[in-house]
Amino acid sequence: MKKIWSLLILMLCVFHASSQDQYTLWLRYTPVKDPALLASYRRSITAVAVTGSSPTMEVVRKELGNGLNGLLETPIPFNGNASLMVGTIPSFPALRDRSKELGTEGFLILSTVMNGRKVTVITANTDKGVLYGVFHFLRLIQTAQSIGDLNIVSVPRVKLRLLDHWDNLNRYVERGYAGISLWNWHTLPDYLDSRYTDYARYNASVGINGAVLNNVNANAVILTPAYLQKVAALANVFRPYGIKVYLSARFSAPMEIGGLHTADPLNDSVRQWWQGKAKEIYALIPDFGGFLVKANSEGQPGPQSYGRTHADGANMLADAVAPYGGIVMWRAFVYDPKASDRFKQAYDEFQPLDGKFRENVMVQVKNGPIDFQPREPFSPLLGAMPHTPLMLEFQLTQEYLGQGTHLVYLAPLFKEVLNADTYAQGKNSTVARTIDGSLNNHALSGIAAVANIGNERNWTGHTFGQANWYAIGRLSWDNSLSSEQIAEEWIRQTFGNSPLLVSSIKRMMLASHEAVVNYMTPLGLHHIMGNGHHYGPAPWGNDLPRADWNPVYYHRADTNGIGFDRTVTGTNALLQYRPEVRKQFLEDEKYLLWFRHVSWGQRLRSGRTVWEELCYKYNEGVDTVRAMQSTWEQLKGLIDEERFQQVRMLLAIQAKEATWWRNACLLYFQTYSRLPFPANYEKPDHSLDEYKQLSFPYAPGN
Ligand code: BDP
Repeated sequence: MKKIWSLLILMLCVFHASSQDQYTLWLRYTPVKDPALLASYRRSITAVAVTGSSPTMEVVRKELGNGLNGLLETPIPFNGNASLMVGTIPSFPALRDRSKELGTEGFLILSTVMNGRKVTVITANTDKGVLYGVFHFLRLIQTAQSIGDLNIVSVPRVKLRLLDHWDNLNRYVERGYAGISLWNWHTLPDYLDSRYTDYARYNASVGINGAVLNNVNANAVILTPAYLQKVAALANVFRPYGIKVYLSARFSAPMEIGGLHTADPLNDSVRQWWQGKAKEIYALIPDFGGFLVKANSEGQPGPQSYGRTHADGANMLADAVAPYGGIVMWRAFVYDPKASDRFKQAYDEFQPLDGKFRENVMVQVKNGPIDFQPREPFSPLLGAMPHTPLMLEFQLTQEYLGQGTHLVYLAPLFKEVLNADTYAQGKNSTVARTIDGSLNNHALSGIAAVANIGNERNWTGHTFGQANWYAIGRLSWDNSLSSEQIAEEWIRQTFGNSPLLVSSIKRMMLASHEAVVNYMTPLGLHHIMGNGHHYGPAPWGNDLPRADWNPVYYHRADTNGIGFDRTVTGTNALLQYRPEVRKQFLEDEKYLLWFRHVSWGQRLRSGRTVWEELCYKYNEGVDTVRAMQSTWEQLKGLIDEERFQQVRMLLAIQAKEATWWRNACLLYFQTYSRLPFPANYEKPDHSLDEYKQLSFPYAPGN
């Protein structure tokens, strides 16, 4: 008897531990706690009928089975007398009229009456749309919403919703802080890790429909026959979930693996080589998405090496994939040591090429003009290429935002960019409307996010990194969702529906982006982190051969003041924006040091001088992190111990590092301002020299 009891207890423990397993992300499907809600869900869903037998519909069946059994804690029969009916529009002749609203990926969830019975219908024009609808329906239950009277039409605003993996073939992830690459190239194509399926499933659940598998700093080997077999194996796993694969193409591949002497995009043999390569790829992967290219940037080869333009290069690849419906995403992330201001270069090189790209080319633009800083003004290119569909690139992996250990919820950053008005065609020419194609009537539209995923058990290392993966999917689908809505959805699915949990965690998340801006780069400072690995503060950095790799290039502090003059008296980068935007950037103190060199004593709107405001903001950043810590402490007992302790330890690191950033930066800038710290401020615990001497030879991701 005793044995049976201990066995039972052990089983309970195992169940408890696994039910909290962070591997399951936001699809935990733990039982609905509220008894009244549970009863109402059980009344509405007595049996399910799924029509259709494609691999995607099999996924639909499995997801509904697992989801409902878990949430409702009772096996739901799949049979004809269903109250939940699932299938494509042709299965529901009465709903034929609604087909027009749904496009190829959208869905409809409808409470209606069929054959005299009250039913809920999940339908779409395609199986993939049905799958998205099913995930949405399960999300309603997970987030404790009513499902009694539904009429939801949801259609993605953006067509391509991609994750870009900066994964090398040796599994090292550039700027990765969550383990090594998920793709085990060595054992592919024969060994299909179940994690590949799970990856596709989690992506589909938030609407992501594509993945660029390899690093933009590309290796041509991925295009060899042996590797294409491996890529095809992944594509086969992902297909039922609506995920297409894409590859980063190395521009010089015809030389490296094709035996040619040139990669000149206007050379016939080069063009033929790429055409042959495309044919080979599509024979293996008929729905291959296309190529992503980083060219003539940070040492990557490109068309300029042959005196050709980015358009020549992109169009050559575009012609190769066009017969198969493929696309080319050509990155605009370029900068040259000779440019007067790195800020201006992408615009200077790409804006004149507007209208010169093939129809199946998208120019992929990072959200800001420099490089994924905690806060950047939106890239001026986003308002300057009306004839070219632009793909917006965000970075989920927190290269410049605390890397693997800081809790930073990125939806507010994404929203700030999407909501920004470019004024390209008058008021309300937002980045969101540029990117979703509606502003300039583009058929192609897309958002790509550099993934923060690795082979860590919980995918992202930091539990809260999961929220950023979640958020980019949801926002790419629907850019009208607010950061707060998305945070709330994620918290409810990840931690549960307790009101205290939801409100406390939401408060932490919503404060976290402004916090990192404040403790790293307030008032428009940028790129002042450690060289190479980009970890920690190093505003003094000035020993790299290229000026625009050094922090001093960006902050320009001297005894007169601080900031980069990008007005007419400086590099005039501001001119790349419309007059309305220029005015805003000059007025908004959030961007002050992005655009102006200001004296230390200049008064700001707060009444404080620039020096005082800098001190104030750095402190505010540290204080916010400390407040996040105390909020988290209050959640002890409401969250499983494993996650509670993990986040607690990570917050402690974040608080320590926020303080380090504040102290090191202020001590350094003080050598120029020569002004005292405000009297009531915490004094730095080390000298500037001690901070300068810190070194991190093995910092990750580099
Ligand atoms: C920078 C990263 C570098 C990337 C580059 C890029 O430091 O690792 O290769 O961006 O986007 O932010 O190509």
